[in-house]
Order: sequence, then C-alpha cells, then structure tokens
Amino acid sequence: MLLQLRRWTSLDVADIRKQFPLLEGDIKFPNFFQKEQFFSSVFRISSPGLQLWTHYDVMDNFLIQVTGKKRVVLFSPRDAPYLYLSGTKSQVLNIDNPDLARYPLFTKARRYECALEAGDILFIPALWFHNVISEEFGVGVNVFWKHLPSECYDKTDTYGNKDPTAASRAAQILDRALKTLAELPEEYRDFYARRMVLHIQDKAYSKNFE
Ligand SMILES: O=C(O)CCC(=O)C(=O)O
Repeated sequence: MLLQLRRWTSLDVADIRKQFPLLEGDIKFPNFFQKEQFFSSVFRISSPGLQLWTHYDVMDNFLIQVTGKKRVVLFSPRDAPYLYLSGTKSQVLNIDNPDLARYPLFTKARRYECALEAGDILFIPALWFHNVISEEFGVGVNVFWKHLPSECYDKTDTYGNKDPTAASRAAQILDRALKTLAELPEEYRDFYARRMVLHIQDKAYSKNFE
C-alpha cells in the first residue's frame, strides 16, 4: 500500500478522492450538479450506535450509504422554532425521549424518518435538520454542493455548515439593534423589541413559512 505523505488537517475541505486516492477509481458522483458546484465529499465510517446530533448544513447534500444501515430523522427548516437551536445544532440531544420539561415546544416539531440501507441515497436539502444514527457498522459518503451562486457562501467554510454571508451579516445587525434597544428603560425596550418582532414577521418571512 502507498504511504500517504501529505497530512490532511481539519482545515482542508474533505474530498474522498484526494484524501483516499486508492478509492478514487471506485467513486462516481451522481450527476445532479455542475462540476464547479461541487464542494466536498466526506468519507463516513460509523460504528453501531454512533449518533450525530440534529443539525443543518447550508448546502444540499447526498448521503450515500455503501454498507450498513442508518436511521435518519429530518425536520423541516420551518420547525426551527421548536428545536432549541444553538448555532447550527439543536440542543435536544435525545430526540426519541426528549426532556419535555426543558424543551416543551419540541413536541410541535414534525419528524420525517427513513432507513438507509446499502445502495440507498438520501437527498438532504440545505437547511433541513437531520439526526443520523448508525444501526450497524457502516461505510458511506456525503457529497455536498453549492446550489446558490458561490459568492453567497462563506469562503472560510470547510464543512458546508457556515451560514451564508448575508445571513451572518443580518444576524450581526440584529445584535447591534438589540444592543441599541438596551439604551432604553426596560418597559420601552420590551415594547420596541416586540414591535421589531412584529416587523420581522410582517416583512421578512416568506409567505410559505406562515
Ligand atoms: O451519516 C452521517 O454520519 C452524517 C451525515 C450528515 O450529517 C450529513 O449528511 O450532513
């Protein structure tokens, strides 16, 4: 076997063809996007019971199961208010037996569940939350691609999960607005914060999100 001299770091964007060149000949990506839209391909080797917390990615991706079985639970981006997010992850770790005293709104999140077996490919659209558990030892590949114009994405993103730059800028502006409101006495801060929420509900949500 060839000795691989180049040391790959977590700062490299994953590409199974480069990091595991012996496998390159075995890999043929599904023909669903242009070559220049390709972002990464991640080699996934999982032990039985391995669970990945509920999170979203900002790029579309295929989860390709080569061997073994996985259970994937998906939640719509519209259910974000019920998932107790911290960044891109949900704080509800046990989705099968959630702590409802702590996370009461979680019951409102609608779950879509599927079983992935060898040869199956699951399309996970950007922003859809997913929680993955390996039911047996398995090998798989994730393929991520950019479906927005490439300038929308954060250039420092290595995992396909950094929010688009416009979303990050908007979040910073919102933080500044909240700091500005803090200059007011509590009663006024509360009133104007509620008005801001109403303004966002009125202006920013797409009609499909209502
Ligand atoms: O299969 C896994 O272990 C994780 C897959 C995943 O998180 C993804 O497709 O983004």
